[in-house]
Amino acid sequence: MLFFNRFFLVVLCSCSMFFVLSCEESLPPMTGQFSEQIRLNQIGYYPGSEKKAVIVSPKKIDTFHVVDSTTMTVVFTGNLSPVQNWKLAGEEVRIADFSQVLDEGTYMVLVGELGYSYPFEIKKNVLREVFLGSVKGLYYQRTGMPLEKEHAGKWHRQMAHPDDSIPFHPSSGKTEGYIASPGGWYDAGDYNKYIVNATFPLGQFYLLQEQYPDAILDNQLNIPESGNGKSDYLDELKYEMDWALTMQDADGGLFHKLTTKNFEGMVMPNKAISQRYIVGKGTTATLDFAACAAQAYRVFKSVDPVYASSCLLAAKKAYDWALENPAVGFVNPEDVHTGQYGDTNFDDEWFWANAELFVSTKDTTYLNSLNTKTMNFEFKAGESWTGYMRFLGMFSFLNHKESIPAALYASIAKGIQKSADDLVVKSTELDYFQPIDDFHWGSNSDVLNAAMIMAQAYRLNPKPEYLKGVQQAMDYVLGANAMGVSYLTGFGDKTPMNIHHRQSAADTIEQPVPGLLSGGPNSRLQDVSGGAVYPENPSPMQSWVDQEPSYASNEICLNWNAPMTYVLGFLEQESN
Ligand code: 9MR
Repeated sequence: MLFFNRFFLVVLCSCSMFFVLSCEESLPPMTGQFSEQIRLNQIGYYPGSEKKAVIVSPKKIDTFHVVDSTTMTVVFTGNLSPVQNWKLAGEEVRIADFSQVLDEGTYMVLVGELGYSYPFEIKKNVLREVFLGSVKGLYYQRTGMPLEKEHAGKWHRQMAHPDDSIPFHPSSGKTEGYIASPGGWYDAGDYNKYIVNATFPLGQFYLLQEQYPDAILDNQLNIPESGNGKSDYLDELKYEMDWALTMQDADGGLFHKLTTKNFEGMVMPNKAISQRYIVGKGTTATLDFAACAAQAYRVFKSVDPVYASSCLLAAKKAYDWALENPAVGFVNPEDVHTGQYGDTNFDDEWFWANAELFVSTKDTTYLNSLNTKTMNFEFKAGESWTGYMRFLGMFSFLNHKESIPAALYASIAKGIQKSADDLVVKSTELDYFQPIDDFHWGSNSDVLNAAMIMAQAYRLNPKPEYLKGVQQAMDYVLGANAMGVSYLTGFGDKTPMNIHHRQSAADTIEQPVPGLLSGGPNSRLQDVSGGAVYPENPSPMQSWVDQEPSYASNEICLNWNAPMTYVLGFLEQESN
């Protein structure tokens, strides 16, 4: 490995002038071992963004260096912060702030005898590949078609789950017959399909498309539709939307899910052949679908007006069903043990559906039905699909200022900024500069859902602290965290290798399917009975294990990839 006996040390002095010092010291050799105690964004930073590494070390070390890994020269030397005792992380840390390094390049942080950090880049569009990768991850979740080598590389697999003739479970309200319900994405590490957790992520994906329609164009994802003249992003989202449309009953209501009775074993999709059923029918699924399909109308209007209109029609029909059936909850029938996605409070679903349908139709009936009391702006970790829908409705209102009453716009704009201000304070004060202090199942999605609120505030009022809050949330997910792991499979130097994902467990390929976000630390340790083994009393932020049985910390899921994609897409547009 390269190293230089003589090198040039560039020191930034207090009067902001650069000196180039010649030194006789030598850089420690590169051994190929990187320090796990230096935690940073393993992908990298935009030139102008704040850049911090967290150094976990009981030793008294005062300084750190930033080393250009191509030339092996020190480009910056700085002082570490005083020791901080972080409770959520359960660590004593010092902070290395190297925001002053602005030049594009590949670097490592060097801290005394700890050695080198993983290498990372500083450049424009530094997150572009990760962004595309998080969308390509959805392609790998496609059901009902083979994944060909040409698109899927070594993760190619056979056709499975055609879902062309699925019987009804009695909970659906029907006792006989079948429907065809093909396509869509597998929800997570399991092979089932759930309407609540199809429409919620679609809502987040559509938001990005409405705000930044050129974020992904044709031919950028290498999916089967690449080259058809339409955005690969829209093509991928349509694969899921098409499935959601099949789950609408003739009367407008939505079946809740298409699943087996029990989760399948850890086998490849084509080996998972248990009978699947159409299960349940209820208000949550129906209203979430109404909202998402109304959004789909706007998103697809310019590329496929006929499809867009069919989505809007379906949305209105669903809404009308919900008017007749305003509070039909869903709980798993006794003989069904797959994901429940249950919810007993329908207020945020009503809010989201009214918002999207009003914005898409301008029909004031929807606006007049809006319950503004639902506009609680406080972000709560763990709410996820049971409460975040209200934010999706509010975000869509903010995107359509011209269509909504000025007073409504003003109150949402104020509320979102206040919420973002609170999250910014948390990102300043909390361990690893991220905005949550309670780590539930899927906590990485909470970090990112909070970042989405700061992103909307930034679009309303481009204060640097909002952008910084979003950036720091992404730094956390990509490696600046108490596990030192970049949680998106395949992106970063230390990433999850043993996700709870049936294909990844069964395919005999060492690397897991890429572009999938691990759920993240879960202080409730809800999978110990399933075989996950944690260290004794882990801190909340260290309640994560890279073990396949850890479905409560290391599964992947659509509604976790969705805010990941949104935040990556937002940063790529706003940080360059
Ligand atoms: O993300 C869900 C989490 O909040 C719940 O606590 C958990 C148990 O109900 O279910 C999670 O969702 C899973 C779903 O039920 C089935 N597919 C995998 C999902 C992610 O683990």
